[in-house]
Amino acid sequence: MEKCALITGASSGFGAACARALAELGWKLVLTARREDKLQALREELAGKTKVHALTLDVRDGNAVAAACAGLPPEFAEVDLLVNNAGLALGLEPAHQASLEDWETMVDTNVKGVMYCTRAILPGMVARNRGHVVNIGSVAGSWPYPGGNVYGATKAFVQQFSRNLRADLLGTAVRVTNIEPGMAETEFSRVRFKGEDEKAQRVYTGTEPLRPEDIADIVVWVASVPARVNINSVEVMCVQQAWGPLAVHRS
Ligand code: NDP
Ligand code: 8X3
Repeated sequence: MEKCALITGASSGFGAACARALAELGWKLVLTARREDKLQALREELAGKTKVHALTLDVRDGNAVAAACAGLPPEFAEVDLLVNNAGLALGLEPAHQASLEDWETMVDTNVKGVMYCTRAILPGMVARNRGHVVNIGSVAGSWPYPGGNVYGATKAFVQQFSRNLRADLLGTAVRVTNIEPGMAETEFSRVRFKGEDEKAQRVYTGTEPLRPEDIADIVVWVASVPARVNINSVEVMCVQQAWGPLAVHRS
C-alpha cells in the first residue's frame, strides 16, 4: 500500500528535501506552505514520481489547518507521516531589544502551528493505529545562545511536546520523533535576517553546514525503521559545529 506523508513548510529547505526523498520511495505527498508558486513548482517536479497534493496553508491559522486536514482528497486523507517542519527564526537581538512582533510570529508558527497540525492529524492516526509524527526541533531547543531567546524557547516546546506525545500515545502504534538539527544552509538565515543576504551568507562562511538532504535522510530513516522501534530524538550538527564553553562576564 502506498503511504501518505503530509509535510508542512514544503516550499523550501528541509521540507522540500523531505518531499524529494519521500517521492523517490513512492510516498504520496501532501505538500503545504504559504508560497503557492514554490509548491506548484515542486508538485510539477515530483509529478512523474508520485501522487502529490499541494495545499497553500499558513500553519498559524488554526481554523484553516483544521479545515484543510478535514478536507483532504480521499486519496490523501489517511496520513501515515506528519512532518511538522514549517518554522522560522526572526532576529538575533538580545531579549531586551528584540521585536515583540517577531516573538509572536515565532510562537504562532513554531509552537501553535505544530499544535494545530498535530491536533488535526493525530486522531486519524490513533483511530487507524498507524502513523508517525516527525517534528523538526533544533539544537536551539536544548542549548541556549545569545539572541536565540524566543526561537530557542519555541524549539524547547517542540522537544517537550514530542516527549509528551509519546507519553500519551503509549499503547498505540503511533510513533513520534523530534529531529534536532544544528546549522544547515537553507532559507533559514535569509528569513532570520529579513532578506539581508550578506549577513545570512556570513552564517555559513568557512564551514560546510548541514544540507537539507541530510535532514531528509534522517526523516526517511526514522520513518523506515521496524514498526517496533521509536526513535525518540536525533540531535545532529555539521562537523564544524559544537558547543562553546559557559560564558563568564568579568568586570
Ligand atoms: P526554510 O526557511 O528554508 O524553510 C521554512 C519553511 O517553513 C518554508 O517552506 C516556509 O514556507 C515554511 N513556513 C514558514 N512559516 C510558515 C507558516 N506560517 N505557514 C506555513 N509554512 C510556513 O528553513 P529550514 O528548511 O531551515 O527550516 C525548516 C525547519 O527547520 C524550521 O522549523 C526551522 O526552525 C528548523 N531548523 C532549521 C535549521 C537551520 O539551520 N536551517 C536548524 C534547526 C532547525 P512559506 O514561506 O512558503 O510559507
Ligand atoms: C537553527 C539552528 O543554531 O541557528 O535551529 O539556532 S540555530
